[in-house]
Amino acid sequence: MNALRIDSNRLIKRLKDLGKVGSTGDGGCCRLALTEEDKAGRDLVTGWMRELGLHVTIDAIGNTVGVWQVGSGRPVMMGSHIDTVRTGGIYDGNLGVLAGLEVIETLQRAGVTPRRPLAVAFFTDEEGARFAPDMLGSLVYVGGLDLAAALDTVAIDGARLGDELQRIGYAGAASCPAVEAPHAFVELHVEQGPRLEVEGQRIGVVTGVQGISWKELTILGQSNHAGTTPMALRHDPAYAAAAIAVFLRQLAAELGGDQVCTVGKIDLFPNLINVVPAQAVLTLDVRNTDEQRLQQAEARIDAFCRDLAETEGVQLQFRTLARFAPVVFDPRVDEVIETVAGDLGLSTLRMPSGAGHDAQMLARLCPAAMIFTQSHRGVSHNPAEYTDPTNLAEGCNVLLHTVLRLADTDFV
Ligand code: HGY
Ligand code: MN
Ligand code: MN
Repeated sequence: MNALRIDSNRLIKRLKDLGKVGSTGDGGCCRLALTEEDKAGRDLVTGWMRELGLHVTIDAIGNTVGVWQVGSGRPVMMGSHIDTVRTGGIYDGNLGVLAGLEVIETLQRAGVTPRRPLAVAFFTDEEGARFAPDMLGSLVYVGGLDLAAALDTVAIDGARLGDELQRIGYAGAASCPAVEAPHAFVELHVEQGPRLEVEGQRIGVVTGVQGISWKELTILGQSNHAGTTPMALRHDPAYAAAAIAVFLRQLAAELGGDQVCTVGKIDLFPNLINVVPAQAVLTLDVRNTDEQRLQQAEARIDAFCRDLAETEGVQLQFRTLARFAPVVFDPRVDEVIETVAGDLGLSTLRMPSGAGHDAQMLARLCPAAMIFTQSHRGVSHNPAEYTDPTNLAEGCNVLLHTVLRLADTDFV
């Protein structure tokens, strides 16, 4: 069994075929959740699931699970997401899903039947870029977000999530939250950061996920003429938004450690060259591996914004889009990943994840952990995202032997 290895050409062909769906022509792809492109990606992947003879179910939030119904008991589940950000690469999320299919196909072709069923899942709207929060589908799957509330979520483009799900034909019949928890969950994912490559390690044994705080801030000022309005009389939301973005960068530098802060989206209204804006809407993405420090950062940002509103004479409206405390993965699963990687002669690095992942939600339901493989130059959420074939094959082989061991583990 230990000599079993996946077929990396088959894996890479599926990655490239899926990468063509929603291709942006620059090596990347755009499949924002529940768009036509997402539907096309879902159709392609569920087609591959059915070709492998998997029993495919789609639940009420569109989470899709293919089960290889062998062995007995609850399945060992692999998976991730196939929705992307607008400037996505072809590996983020997709690798975890397609590696799951590759693991099953490898076992089927080798005539090896695991003791437990194996499942491969893709969860709805992991990115949260169109419908916040991120990991929305897996959060509903584990009972962390009410289904009706999730279906009423409104996208950044104004669409209602439930309507989009119906429109693309993925409002499934399977109940959500999940009726039965998997036996265990393992997600293979590209690191999306520079550490493995810089430190020369082949496999990341992911110990957990850092805390995430997403907020939308609406700043209301006074629209006025850009030429006639004296600077001292301005109440300028664009200036306030820019000052907040600068403060976030300075705060991250001051707090140091794992603190990261991002202003990824700023919309001005009326957004015209000769008009002092009436309104600015911006997003704040603030993360830290330590919950206390994350709360400190949130409090510092809140205080800065309130002072700024006072001096600039603008009004603020905050809306929380996502708030997840740091998550620790199951050390027993990490132990298996580390042992398997060692047996395959691969160096490992234990590390937290800077990005959010579906595994952090599945960890509420069953023993869960993640396997990282290198991201070239640490680039992700960018069409230039790249992981070389050797890294892809190594990560998928670690997934293969990890799930085989988990199928034989009883977690008592
Ligand atoms: O935002 C994240 O960390 C993930 O890409 N959804
Ligand atoms: Mn991802
Ligand atoms: Mn992502």
